[in-house]
Amino acid sequence: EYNDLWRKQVIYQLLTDRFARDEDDFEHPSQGRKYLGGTWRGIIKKLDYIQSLGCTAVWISPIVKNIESQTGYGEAYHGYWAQDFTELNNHFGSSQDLKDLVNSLHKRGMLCMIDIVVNHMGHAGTQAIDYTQFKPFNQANDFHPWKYIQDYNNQEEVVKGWLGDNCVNLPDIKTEKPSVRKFFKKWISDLINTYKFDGIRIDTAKHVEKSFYPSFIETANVFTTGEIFHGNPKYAGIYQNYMPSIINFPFYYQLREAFSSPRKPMLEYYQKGVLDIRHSFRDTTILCNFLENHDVPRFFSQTQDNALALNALAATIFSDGIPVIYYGQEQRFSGGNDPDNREGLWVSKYDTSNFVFECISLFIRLRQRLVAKYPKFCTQLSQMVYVDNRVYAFYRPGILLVLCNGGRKMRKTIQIDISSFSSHTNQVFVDALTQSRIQATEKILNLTVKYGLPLVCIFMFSQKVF
Ligand code: ABC
Repeated sequence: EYNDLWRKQVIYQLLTDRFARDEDDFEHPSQGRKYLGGTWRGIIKKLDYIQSLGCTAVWISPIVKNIESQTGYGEAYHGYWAQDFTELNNHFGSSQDLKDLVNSLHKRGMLCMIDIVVNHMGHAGTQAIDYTQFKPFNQANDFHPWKYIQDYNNQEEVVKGWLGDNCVNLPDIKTEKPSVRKFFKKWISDLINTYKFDGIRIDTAKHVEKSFYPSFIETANVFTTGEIFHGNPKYAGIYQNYMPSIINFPFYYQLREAFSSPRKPMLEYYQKGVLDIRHSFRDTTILCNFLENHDVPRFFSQTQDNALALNALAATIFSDGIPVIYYGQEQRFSGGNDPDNREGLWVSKYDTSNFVFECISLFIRLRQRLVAKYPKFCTQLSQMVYVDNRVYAFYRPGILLVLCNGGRKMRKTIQIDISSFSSHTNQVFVDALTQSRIQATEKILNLTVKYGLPLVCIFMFSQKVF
């Protein structure tokens, strides 16, 4: 089943235009709102890089033809302003290039996820919209009447209203119309048959009526996750009745609240970031967890403390759900709001030796080993074993993770009773970051958080250290 397959993945999210160009040129401009030249071929050339980070699936930005206009917000380099669903965006390459990309991923045992937008198309400027420029929806009647969303608490408006503004309008497709639904089903099954994509991320998912999804997803017949940009788990959780997975914004907000300043107590993180989410979703083990994406300021634009960052990264990678790493996180990029959080990755020279890259890669590799070794790793919910205002620890098969949000000067010793998750009185653990050995005595484990770093305690059952 594809959901089980995806639970085991670690996704690397990239913007095709910003990830890699056909030929490396590290001095090439890397900022702004224009196409900078990244391509699907560029991605193929850098699959070793993604693989050395440990990621096993790649989420690429939207692939269809976009408007070519110079708008008040620049060009459609991100791919979210569709003009023609029946053609590819040739800035990124040819149809053959895209097939080659998926093929190259599959040869490495990796998966490919595409980002799709069914909610809207794109239109530059304030002038009346010329619907004939769109394909295939080329008449006003294929769209909701022009009215911007004003009240985000009014779901009817969120679904039928328009996103956008005077610079760029996003004409809102009438997804409830049978002919429109019919087109989208054929479109997605053709795309998947032609290119063999393994998964889909649905953009602006909360702006489309929920009833659109079940039959669409059934037709696509691949893993699907929806972008429900909302911090409230109750609001977002309802969507899991209509799609298997969503991009976990509620968790994202709690990560930021716990690990960026001002820092909320870890007790609150446990309550809101773990329990409230668990109670609002049918199944948290298949939500897509992230610390950064292309719509939010990067973590390091808000926090410079590396200890906090490593805790937030460990939380992203080891909590229940599917981790998503947004390209550039591994290079400690620190851009703020869009478009600054969409830097050309070439400025990093694709360095694999910096310590953030190394830590992410270490965490991901450990996760993969746990996934391989413990059949229940992906489906068994994490178990809280300790929590106070600065420290939260949980158990999952094969690992005890101790998160701390005290920052790099924090030192604290805690005691954990291991009897609820280990049958060995003198269980031995190895902390992955420091490689130090920790042993329980009579089922009691004394742990010392140092320099505010997370403790990634791996269960040892033999002398062999991973
Ligand atoms: C352009 C410029 C920006 C400018 C903006 C107005 O216009 O580049 O500088 O600020 C694409 C491009 C963008 C472009 C937009 C609009 O199109 O990538 O560069 O911005 O032309 C998806 C994609 C996103 C994409 C689109 C459009 C949608 O990931 O990259 O943008 O296809 C809303 C949508 C969400 C969308 C997001 C950007 O905007 O719902 O689908 N993302 C509140 C609202 C959310 C809203 C969010 C951000 O603000 O509820 O609906 O997202 O504007 C929490 C609450 C949340 C709340 C947040 C702020 O606080 O729980 O509900 O979110 O506590």
